[in-house]
Amino acid sequence: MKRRLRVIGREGGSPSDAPRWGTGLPRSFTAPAPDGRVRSLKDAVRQRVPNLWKTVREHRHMARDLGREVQRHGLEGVTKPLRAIARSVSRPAPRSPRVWLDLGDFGDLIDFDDAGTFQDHGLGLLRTILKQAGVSTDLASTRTVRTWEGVRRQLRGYDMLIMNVRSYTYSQAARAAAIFKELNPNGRVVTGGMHAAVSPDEMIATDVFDHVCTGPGEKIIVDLVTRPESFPRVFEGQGAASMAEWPNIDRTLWPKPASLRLQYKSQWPLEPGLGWGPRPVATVLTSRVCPWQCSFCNESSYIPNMGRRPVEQVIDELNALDDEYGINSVVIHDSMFFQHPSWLKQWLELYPKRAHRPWPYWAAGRADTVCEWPDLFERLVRETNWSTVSIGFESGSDPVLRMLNKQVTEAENAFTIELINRIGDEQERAGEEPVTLWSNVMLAIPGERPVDAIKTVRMVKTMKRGTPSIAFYAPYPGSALGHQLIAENKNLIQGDHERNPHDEKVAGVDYGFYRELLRGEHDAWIAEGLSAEDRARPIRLNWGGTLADLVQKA
Ligand code: B12
Ligand code: SF4
Repeated sequence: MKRRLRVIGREGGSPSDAPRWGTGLPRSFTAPAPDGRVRSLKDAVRQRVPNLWKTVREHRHMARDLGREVQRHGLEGVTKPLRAIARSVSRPAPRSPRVWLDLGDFGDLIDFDDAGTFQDHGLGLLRTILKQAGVSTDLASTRTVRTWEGVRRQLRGYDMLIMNVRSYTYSQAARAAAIFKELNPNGRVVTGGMHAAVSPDEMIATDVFDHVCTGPGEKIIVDLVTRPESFPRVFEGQGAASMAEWPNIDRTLWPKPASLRLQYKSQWPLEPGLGWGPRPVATVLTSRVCPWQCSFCNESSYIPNMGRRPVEQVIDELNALDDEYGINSVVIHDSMFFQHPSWLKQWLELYPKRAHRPWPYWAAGRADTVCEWPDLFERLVRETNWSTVSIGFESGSDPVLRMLNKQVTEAENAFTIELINRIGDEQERAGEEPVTLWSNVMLAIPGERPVDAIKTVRMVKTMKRGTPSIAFYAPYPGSALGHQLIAENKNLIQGDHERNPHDEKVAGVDYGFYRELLRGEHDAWIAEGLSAEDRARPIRLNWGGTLADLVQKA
């Protein structure tokens, strides 16, 4: 588990400020250190009473945030969030015999400004279904504490531990289950989630897991939790045929941030988001599975297909959240929002009319579908306030795109970038906020040649308002390429499946070259063939960092 709290106060940044999972957000911020006596005093406080230091720092950040909000929105900017905090002070409920452990990195719900603050829809959905069936579960979280001791304190005295296990939380789930068994020798550990679907063998081999559900859990969760003895150790789950059957998530069943500052920023049970739109953010899902088969992802091979959530339901859920909490922007968490033109046309028609406000939103598409339906895309951007378009470009080179089975070409990527540049220019000329492009890009892909990587960085340079999320390819279980590399023993990231450009992921890849590339040592090569304007445009990650900031010692 990586350390999250960095000491503020040293001059300049350091490699550990590079983003954790490719969002482009730093782990922490650094500020120039004041010299002289103030600095010595601060150092002394920090060393002798670190907890007091942390608390003061947290409240100072919060005061700064409050000041900014008042400047931007007047008193409204603080009264709403403060009301949300007051509302979230809940009375303790009677203790349940079962506990659901929310998984994620330590401290993410204390003081972290990254994707780790996003809430888990799997947990939210299944706990809502349980609640509606009258089955209580308590909630614990690894994100609201900083140590395993903190986790241990939450797990004592229960009959059942329930977890949604993803590949990137598997090692955490295994350790939590072992602690639970030690504290509650007769307790049962009941698991499901994406990792159970893609790596059942690893889950089965972990004897602290008493039940492993390899699939969706909507239709079985109530029986499983109330009559676990009637289920075998490993079994296939059962999901809804359509997302229309999903109840609205009761968001108060999500873990509450454990610091006042993050409670304020989130306006829990809404979320703080990643700066794609104004806070507070409502996250929603409109579709469950992406039908493409990219070899590094390939969701359709392990998530059963299901009907998309009707447009009206999505909008009504947002309106209900707005009535209850007041939302300012939306993140549509779908892997692939820009699919099913008939659904999209309905969204185009209804969102501007039926939603209380056409809140700006973040949603993802693919370059090939943008090329297939460019008019629909443009209208959605302009008329529904699709303010941050996320596209998985991945590479700027055809041979690599073919290897990734991306079903997209260099030319389609270029067309999409040009279209988004043009729409943004026109919006800017009309005095509107221009659309921004969140672009997912991979480097260090096995088989990629230096010239391919150069073309990828060149492609990023052509994005006028782009925020690249740059990852080093990481082999994931569940994907065709991931399986192959794991089987060939070339996977170097056993355990934590992260894709940051910090460390080496696959044996045989020349990471030295990629570090040179990020440090700018091949900039002259990248500049070849670019227009003067593109050449001069710096690549900026969304926290202001440069590619060079991403380089960390392997
Ligand atoms: C939204 C999302 C995110 C969001 C929010 C994550 C969050 N807090 O939940 C963000 C953007 C932060 C994110 C980040 C990442 N994500 Co993501 N993300 C998704 C996405 C698109 C939707 C997740 C979701 O809400 N699904 C809907 C819910 C209802 O499904 P569910 O949680 O799986 O739960 C169902 C079943 O699994 C089951 N179930 C779950 N728990 C339990 C428990 C029991 C007891 C039972 C019986 C059943 C059961 O029933 C539920 C209902 O059907 C999925 C893809 C997808 N389509 O699912 C990828 C996905 C989960 N992410 C993935 C990855 C790899 C990541 C990153 C590691 C990427 C990276 N390298 O940077 C990071 C990790 C960040 C971090 N450390 O937190 C992978 C995980 C692969 C795997 N094998 O586990 C997925 C599957 C995408 C993919 N195709 O590769 N992600
Ligand atoms: S990478 Fe994107 S487009 Fe490809 S299968 Fe995964 S979600 Fe779908």
